Amino acid sequence: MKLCRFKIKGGDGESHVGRLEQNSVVDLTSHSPTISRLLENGHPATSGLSGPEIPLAQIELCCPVDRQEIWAAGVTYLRSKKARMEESEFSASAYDKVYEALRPEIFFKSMPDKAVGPGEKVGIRSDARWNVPEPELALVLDSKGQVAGYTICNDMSSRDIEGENLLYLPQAKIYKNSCAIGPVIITGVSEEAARQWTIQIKITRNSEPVFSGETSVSQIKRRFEELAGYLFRSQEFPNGAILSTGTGIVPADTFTLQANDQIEIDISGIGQLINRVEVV
Ligand code: DO4
Ligand code: MG
Repeated sequence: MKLCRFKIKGGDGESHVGRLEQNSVVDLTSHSPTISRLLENGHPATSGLSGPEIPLAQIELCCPVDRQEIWAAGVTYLRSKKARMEESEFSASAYDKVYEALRPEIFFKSMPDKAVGPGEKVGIRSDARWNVPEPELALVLDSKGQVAGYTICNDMSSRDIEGENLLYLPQAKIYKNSCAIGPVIITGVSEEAARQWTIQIKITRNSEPVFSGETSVSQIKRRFEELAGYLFRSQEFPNGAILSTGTGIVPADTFTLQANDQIEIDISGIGQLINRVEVV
């Protein structure tokens, strides 16, 4: 089942919660005003809910996260560890150690209302010169830390700032429009099934492709339960949380994003998240 948040074109601007069907959205807002609460009630119940059916042409999808903090795991793929060790002699041993360590790297990424949705602009920092997207599978966790669904997260990053000093990581990762999420949340999929999915990215500049890459969710070193378990240690998320699982696609060191580039991220079991880039 695909859950989404949407606005009605030409409507009052209020966001609604819905279930995405082939050519329409079933509006579930009267059952739950937030997607976090809908997920809390469990997807089997949600699939039987009914509501007004609105044709897709009349709606605009929004970021499918409303009350959940957004966190991210790092260095969960060998590719990410290698790229980061090359990016910074200063931090190389830290990345090497965290890849092997029992405790994963987990960092805060965004408040839900600061994340951008499908079709909105993602940011590159005006004081950074090496900016990349990070196409990641994100776990949608309920308040008990159980995986209630999956979505796509673009963990935008300023690699020069991150590489200069590990203590600058929050500045490299958390800034205006540095997190895109969407287009929908997919529920009812086991970890084993999600591990069969592929993640693809395509970046175009003036309609020309400038980068493409692909990886498989199966390459993530850690189990989803392990990542979620660490996030919920000595923590509480009454509205659940999003946990992005890290990137396995890193463009060549000569590549940096530019204003107006278009980033398309596809995860085979979820859909496609498309955003353009702006300098912030
Ligand atoms: O430690 C830096 C961030 C790692 C990250 O975001 C990733 O591997 O995806
Ligand atoms: Mg990342």
